Amino acid sequence: MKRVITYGTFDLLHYGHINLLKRAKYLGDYLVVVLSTDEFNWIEKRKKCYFTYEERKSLLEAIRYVDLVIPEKNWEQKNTDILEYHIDTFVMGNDWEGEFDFLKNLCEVIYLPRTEEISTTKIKSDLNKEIIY
Ligand code: C2G
Repeated sequence: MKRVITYGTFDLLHYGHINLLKRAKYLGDYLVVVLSTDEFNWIEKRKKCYFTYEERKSLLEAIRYVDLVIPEKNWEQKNTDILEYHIDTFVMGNDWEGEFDFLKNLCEVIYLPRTEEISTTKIKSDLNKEIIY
């Protein structure tokens, strides 16, 4: 069984996230998603999520490509996650290209093309625009 891992916030879940999760799953047989906690998002990424960690977790667990969701509490846990969950492949969108190459001594590292036209930030800004009927 080939085990894949990926990390993220996945707020306001959209088809760009789904495209990533789908391709990540198809790289193996079992996909672990390490989901940023509300504290980690705010302290380390200055991201204030619309959905809480538990809400984002339940959304991810409903996706057919996702086998397990665990919390991302800090930047440093990747090494131990990979060892603890016997991961073969680490996957991230290519906005992170090169950032996690240090993991190559533990597992395969793959960066996949992002779905360019969509993002949580774009959704928020589009919704904030004055809608004139
Ligand atoms: N993604 C994508 N296409 C988009 C938006 C996101 O492929 N249009 C991918 C990102 O590249 C990432 C994953 O979906 O691999 C999750 O995106 P975010 O929730 O924005 O994750 P991020 O805040 O970058 O957190 O330790 C790593 C961090 O937790 C990554």
